[in-house]
Amino acid sequence: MTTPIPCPPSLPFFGHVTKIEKEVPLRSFILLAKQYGEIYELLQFSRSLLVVSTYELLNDICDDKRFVKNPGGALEQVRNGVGDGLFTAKPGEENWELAHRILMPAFGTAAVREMFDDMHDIATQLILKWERFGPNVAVNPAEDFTRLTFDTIALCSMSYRLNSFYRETNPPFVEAMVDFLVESGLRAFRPTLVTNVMGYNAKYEQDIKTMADLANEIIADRRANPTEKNDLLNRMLEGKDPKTGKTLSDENIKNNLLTFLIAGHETTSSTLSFLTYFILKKPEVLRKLRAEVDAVLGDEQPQIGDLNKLPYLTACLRETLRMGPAAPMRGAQAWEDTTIGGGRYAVKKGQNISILIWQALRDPKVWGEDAEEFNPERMLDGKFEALPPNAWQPFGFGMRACIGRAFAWQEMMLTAALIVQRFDVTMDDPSYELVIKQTLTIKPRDFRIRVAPRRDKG
Ligand code: MNH
Repeated sequence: MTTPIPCPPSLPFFGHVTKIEKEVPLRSFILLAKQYGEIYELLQFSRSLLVVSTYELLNDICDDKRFVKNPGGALEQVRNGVGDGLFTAKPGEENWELAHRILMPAFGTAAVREMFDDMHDIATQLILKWERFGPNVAVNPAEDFTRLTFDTIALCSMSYRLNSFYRETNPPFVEAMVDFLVESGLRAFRPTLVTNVMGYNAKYEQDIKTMADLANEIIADRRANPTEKNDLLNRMLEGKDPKTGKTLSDENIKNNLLTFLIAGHETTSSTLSFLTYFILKKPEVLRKLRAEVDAVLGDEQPQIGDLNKLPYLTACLRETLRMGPAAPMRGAQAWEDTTIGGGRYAVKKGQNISILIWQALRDPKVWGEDAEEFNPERMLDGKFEALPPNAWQPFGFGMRACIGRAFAWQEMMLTAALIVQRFDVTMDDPSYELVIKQTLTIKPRDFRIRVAPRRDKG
């Protein structure tokens, strides 16, 4: 027997959209989960959405045979700019299959190791900048991490230098992308009619054009000046699908180029910001981290082989992604009528489901009563490997899981190791407590740090 799914009181026409705050929608979803429990139904205008937030239900939905990714909500709007790129492609779209097969090798472990020098090049720019600051300047880490991740993905995947560290303000392209992502997020909770009459469209269309223009320029430039380098861009331009022999269309290449610039920077930058916050809140964690980094790196430049000798840093990153998953929700859909929760809840074919990853990663049934504590120890000494299936899932699931995981991991390990090796980092305001800022991803809001070259190293 199935149990009815709770549905909070709602308004006619709007449904629950007025109950979801605009500033940080995530906060509303978390609050409702605390009020209504493991599953609840929301109405976005006339559309029904099931929100699940426990490990048990998440694990049920991690089943390729019964469920598939559903790029709904904000992602549906992001399609306005990047169409059938990998991230926003709908189930069954052929271009996803083609691009997935052609591009997977570009982000495999071997290919990512090849990118180490380019990653190190950009990370060094951040280090140089911070060395010049001294302890009296309040640094917004999210801004510099965004410079880092944006420049890194552009250099590694298309050999294109954005040079963000040499600019005070964002390049117009980045401004357009940020505004596009924010507006896409808002559109998911706004009636189309309001969007049309309030004049939001012209700016949105302009931002989309600014993004497409740069992508097309990068593509044209590469066609005019071919290189030997087997980077992502070359694979997109020349790669043939091993299964069908087909190549990617120009439109799909543009969509994926933009997809990589979007998906490849915000998430990684957010995670580095969260990492900074969590370790600064726990002095004993920082002490252990420093001891590990000093033992492995000393005063030397990190080498690719050093990165897997840092188990404590690895644990800190894993725990950071548990407590601050940059992508805190993801969408799914059932192929056919089915049930979840050991038959407790009926789910109809095509029903929109949103998995509240943020909450599932705090499920006390998996993480214990101290689930709200940042504690890297829980990811050490085989405990991470012994977690139940799908319990730690900040990179998504199955075929549609993150393609950039190895890339992001290497970039984050390298950057964090360099920072710990070189700097005394402190919070600008030691009483700062985490407040979330939400765009397409989440990050700490108004978080400032101070950075000074390590005193103990003279
Ligand atoms: Mn990434 C998909 C999280 C870094 C490119 N990424 C996903 C998904 C999650 C995710 C979650 C699945 C979303 C969904 O189910 O709707 N990604 C992350 C996190 C980081 C990250 C937490 C960093 C930390 N991602 C990166 C980087 C790149 C990248 C870096 C590019 C180099 N991610 C993607 C792409 C997809 C994706 C592309 C879509 C894959 C697909 O559906 O085929």
